[in-house]
Amino acid sequence: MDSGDSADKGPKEDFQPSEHQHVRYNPLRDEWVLVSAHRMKRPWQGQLENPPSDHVPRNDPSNPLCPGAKRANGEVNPLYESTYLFENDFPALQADSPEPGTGVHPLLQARSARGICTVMCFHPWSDMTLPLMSLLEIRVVIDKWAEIMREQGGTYPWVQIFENKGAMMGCSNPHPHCQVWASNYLPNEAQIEDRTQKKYLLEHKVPMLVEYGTLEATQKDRLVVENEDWLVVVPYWAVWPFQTLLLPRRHVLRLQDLTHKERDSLASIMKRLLTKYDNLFEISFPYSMGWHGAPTGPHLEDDCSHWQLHAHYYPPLLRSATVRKFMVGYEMLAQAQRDLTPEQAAERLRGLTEEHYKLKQTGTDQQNLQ
Ligand code: H2U
Ligand code: ZN
Repeated sequence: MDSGDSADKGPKEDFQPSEHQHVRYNPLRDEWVLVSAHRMKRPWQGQLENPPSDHVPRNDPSNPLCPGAKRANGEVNPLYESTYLFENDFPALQADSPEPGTGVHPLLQARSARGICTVMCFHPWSDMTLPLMSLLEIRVVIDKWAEIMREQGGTYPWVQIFENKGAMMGCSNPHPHCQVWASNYLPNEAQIEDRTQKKYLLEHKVPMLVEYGTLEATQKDRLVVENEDWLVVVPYWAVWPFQTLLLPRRHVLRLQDLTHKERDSLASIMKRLLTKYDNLFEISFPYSMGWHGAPTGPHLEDDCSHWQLHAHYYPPLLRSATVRKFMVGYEMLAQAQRDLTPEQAAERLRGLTEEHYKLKQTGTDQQNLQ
């Protein structure tokens, strides 16, 4: 892969990443991103988003994710008091479907896609979000994630845990929840990361993201939060303005391999990161997040040492609660472009307090959020 300027080696004295546009390499996706931080100075006359509603009813009997509510398939949810999992009533992947048949032309290929889609509610209250939950409650979510990875990963090659938070990310329901889609194949992102990490280990004799974590822990200018077991960075190659990467310090293949101590410290670092996110624009910060780890099912038998467990956070907001980053025009047709440097984004996040603005403003505890 060539940035088109391979003769240009090492930083020049007059080069300022925050002033001078440049392209950066994303080794995980084997692609380049255009960084043009000076564009942050331009005035914004485009679309403004509606900031997320701060007033979500704690229990809404008409919300199908609430305890005791009726879902689309007619089932009534139990009066759950912690996490609650159910099979998605509108699944994108089902366990059985007929084979599409072999293609008649190499340009018209189809393959079978089978799987299972699960919805996981994090908490019985609709006005709760992960950063407002207690460490113990977040730990329960982490344990459930590990459990479902182990269960569904017993047979399925890929189990994708993801959370769409906020209407801006297409989330249809304010109730705190995530989704889990298990598939009988490796989806595109998994295939790309499998290929790039495999190649990196072969060439450099160290797993890519283990090496990257060590590098960032030393350099520190893209670090957002860290603890004994984890670090969160705005990756060098981040595309979304406040995108982050959550990495274990130890080489860990899968979520289910985390120790008790690492699960506790994960709960803590998630709470700290998500509190900073909410504090950035003093709103419930929208994002899509998800876990990536070594493939499962038949791959449990394979050497997957090129993989390092990690979570991606992709928030859409750019400069306020109402101005989002659009991935359109140049991004769709040429390559991704970002407006502030990852170092600037990390510095902003680092500087934010870890006391949640909602708790500070009202002086309330989490039992009384409204
Ligand atoms: P999202 O808002 O992240 O899409 O999650 C809500 C999910 O809940 C969505 O995938 C499912 C939707 O299909 N759902 C049910 O399975 N049953 C219902 O009664 C409503 C919503
Ligand atoms: Zn990944």
